[in-house]
Amino acid sequence: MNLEASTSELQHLDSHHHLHPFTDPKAILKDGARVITRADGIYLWDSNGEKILDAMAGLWCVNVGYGRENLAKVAYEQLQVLPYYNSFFKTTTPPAIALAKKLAEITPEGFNHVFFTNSGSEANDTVMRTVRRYWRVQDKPEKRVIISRKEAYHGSTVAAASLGGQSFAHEMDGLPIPDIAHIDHPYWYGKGGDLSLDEFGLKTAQCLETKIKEIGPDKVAAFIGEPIQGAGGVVVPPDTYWPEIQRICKKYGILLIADEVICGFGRTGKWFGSETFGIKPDMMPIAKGLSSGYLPIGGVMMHDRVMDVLIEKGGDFAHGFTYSGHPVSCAVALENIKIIEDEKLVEKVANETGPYLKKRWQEFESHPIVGEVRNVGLLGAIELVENKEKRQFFPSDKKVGDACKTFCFENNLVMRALKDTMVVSPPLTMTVEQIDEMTDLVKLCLDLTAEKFGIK
Ligand code: PXG
Repeated sequence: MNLEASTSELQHLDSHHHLHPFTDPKAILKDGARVITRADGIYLWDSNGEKILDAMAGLWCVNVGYGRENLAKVAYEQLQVLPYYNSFFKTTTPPAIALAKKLAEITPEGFNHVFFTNSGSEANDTVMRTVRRYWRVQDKPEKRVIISRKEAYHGSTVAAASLGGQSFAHEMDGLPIPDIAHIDHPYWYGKGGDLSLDEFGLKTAQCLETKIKEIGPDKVAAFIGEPIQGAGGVVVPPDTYWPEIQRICKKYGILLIADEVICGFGRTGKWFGSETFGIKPDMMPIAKGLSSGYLPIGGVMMHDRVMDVLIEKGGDFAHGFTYSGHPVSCAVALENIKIIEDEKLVEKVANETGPYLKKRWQEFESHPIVGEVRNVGLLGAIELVENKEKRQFFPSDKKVGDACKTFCFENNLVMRALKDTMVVSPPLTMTVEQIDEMTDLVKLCLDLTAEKFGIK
């Protein structure tokens, strides 16, 4: 392939041969895709030579930033020694062993086993099968229902998309599959009404108890939630939320799954979002920041509470992927974790860049188009509203978030629009100077959006 080809040639080939995820193929035929050709640190370059600030770390994943030679070197060396072997049928490889041991060290107490996958979606498929297996081998096969939340995102396989709570994803092909239920999510700004944060947190968590009683506790297997909902709009739960969820799971004896695919590996200022919110899960799906996206890898951390049952009564674990524990992905993930440790990126987010981002973004609270600003670690969300005093949203057909995203695009900033919520999730290597640079660009795009919609 001629990498010197012009942008229009590349776009033509792309739109005629490549079906893109979460994209309208007709729109891409008309507009063409932006062609990203290289990256370094927190920046991307496109085929026109434009330099772009990537405030999304790819798709919430490039935690150590782009251009890490060490990761390339480790991959090259592992490819030479052992490019592939599997972990089925009583075999294993040194990189898979080393990564499994490292994960047991950095995850919360009691997580001593990992099942490897290639993605977060596969991790959540694994969760679904393991949860049901866990109850089945304890002679409770009727305990099958998994309770999730509205606007959750757990991936795009049939099981993961069913666990997800976004109606547009379900509408694609008639999901969810049976034995999955969805309850309200703790989105205080949008749904809290006159309730205080704490009252709303409790009330929303108690939807879990109501749902368990409605279905019957003997039929409910597990509850799954992201510590902070990511693709659902960076929904930060009130402080009362997770302790109440935890209490209810314990009371009814159902497993608690914390989906750490976005929150894991330092994003919230601790290694895992569960630690930030005091959650004590039984399983934790992981992916993204595990390898900073340099190679595909995910997994499910299994707590001893689960493993003890699987070892004692489980028999053959009839589940696995050809590339579970791929040696090259494992070697890269291990080196990626070493970078996070050596550069103290988790501490940096907790003590320096997280608080600085929060402080800078507080400035947006007085912006006429901004209803609420939310920050935890290096996650940020800005709610665009028509009337901030009345907490009144724009009609959805105005597509204000999309318009803001277009301004970002034109000004070489990658920021996600989740409906009318603008979000960032930058590399954890972002410096305070780069936070200033990003914040100035965000301000410019908010100003342009306010002007376009006549908000003063
Ligand atoms: N769980 C969570 C919490 C996620 O955010 C997955 C699971 C699935 O992971 P994989 O590796 O199978 O994609 C995710 C993925 C977006 C966006 O639009 C978010 C994700 C993926 C793609 C786009 O914000 N999250």
